[in-house]
Amino acid sequence: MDYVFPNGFLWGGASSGPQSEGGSNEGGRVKSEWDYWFEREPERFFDGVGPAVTSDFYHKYKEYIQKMRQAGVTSYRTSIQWSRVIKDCEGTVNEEGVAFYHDVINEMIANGIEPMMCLHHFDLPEYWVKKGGFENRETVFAFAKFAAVCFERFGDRITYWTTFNEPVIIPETGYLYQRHYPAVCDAKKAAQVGFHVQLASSLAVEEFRKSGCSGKIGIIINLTPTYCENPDKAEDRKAADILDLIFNRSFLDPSVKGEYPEELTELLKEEGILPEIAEGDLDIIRKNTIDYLGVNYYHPRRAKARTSVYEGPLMPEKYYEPYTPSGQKMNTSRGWEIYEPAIYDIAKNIKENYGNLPWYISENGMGIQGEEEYMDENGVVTDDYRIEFIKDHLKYLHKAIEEGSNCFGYHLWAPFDCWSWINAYKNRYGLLRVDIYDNCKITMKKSGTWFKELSDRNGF
Ligand code: BGP
Repeated sequence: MDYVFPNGFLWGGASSGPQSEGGSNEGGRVKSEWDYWFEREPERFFDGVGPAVTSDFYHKYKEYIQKMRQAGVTSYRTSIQWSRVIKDCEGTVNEEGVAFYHDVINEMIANGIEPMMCLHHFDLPEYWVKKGGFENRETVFAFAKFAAVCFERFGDRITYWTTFNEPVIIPETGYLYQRHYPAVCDAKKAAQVGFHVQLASSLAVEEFRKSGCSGKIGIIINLTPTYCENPDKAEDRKAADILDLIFNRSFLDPSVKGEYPEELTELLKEEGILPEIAEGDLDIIRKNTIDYLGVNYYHPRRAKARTSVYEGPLMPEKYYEPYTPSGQKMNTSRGWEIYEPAIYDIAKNIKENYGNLPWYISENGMGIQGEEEYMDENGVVTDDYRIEFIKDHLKYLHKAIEEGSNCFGYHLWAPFDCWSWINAYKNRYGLLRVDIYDNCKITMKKSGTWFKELSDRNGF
């Protein structure tokens, strides 16, 4: 084998409650932001497929868990849906929801899969949506209360907790780029929501420390390295640095170091969008840093200085223009660049600038449209492109580990095809295929068989 990984390296996959469970009005679950939005604007969702059924993990979790194990998954991260566990703004616990997650966790353990739980994967309950979501400070404290319930109920069996998945997506996509609810473009609100989400995460860390649970608490951040067209040009470097502040360091620094980068505070001040911060908030953030980091990596960002004056509402585009590097590789289904060396650069950044804290790749993967085309005569999706994609990324991860990076695992998005928000089932990511028009029938793809070998041999 050319690439052997450290002993105990976690091989697994990630999904989330709202993208996999379905059963959206069963077991006492209340509506979430996705149910709420789909009811109002179903035309926004690819092929009109909404969040009600998704991959039906709610009913089929035993089969999924067995088949994931057969595909070599030995650790699985999903999220506990706030809307399944807490019924209302008062924090009333839904015991049926709790029982569901007890069963899922126990089933994973019984099948040799390490359960890893995230507490927020873009799924605000409707009762908080109606009160302004994370624009409202009350939501922040309600989240911390929900987190405390989860630590109390499941903390005896979960070692790896995370507060939020890709927290920056909440302000970025809901309040700037309009691909999540409430789909507005308002930089001032985005800054306030971003701050509230960080505060909610830090309060959840505080609850975790109080709970006395023996596991670890982290956060999952989508680190998107920004490369500039000409590193010798100060203006290009500046454009890249600003994007790094907005998209990466806005959550990375407060979560790991307990403080915001000064340059970010200055930028928000200059734009007149500094969020309201109550007395004591920054102290909470300072005192409640994480134990480990999950990194979602899909694609890089490319930036050069603007060549024209930006006109339009305040957006990150004010500070840069994208460029296309020569020889750029693309995943055309998703419209994302494929650039494997970034994984090495991320590892180096964590090592050099964030104390080499323990971290893992919590998501990396390739969504492909029309995978039916690649089915062989037995109906197996022969997804060699996915196998190559994983290998090419792992080579860079391996190099970083050899050079001392403290990376302890690799999770694929996703072990099985799941619902991708407004893209619904357009792009498939799984090692296991899910036929959503045939009762969510589950079949192993070629990548699933390959991943099993990878995981069994701890390398390739
Ligand atoms: C990440 C999210 C996941 C998942 C994945 C794939 O950003 O954490 O929830 O959706 O991206 O992207 P998409 O679903 O947009 O294709």
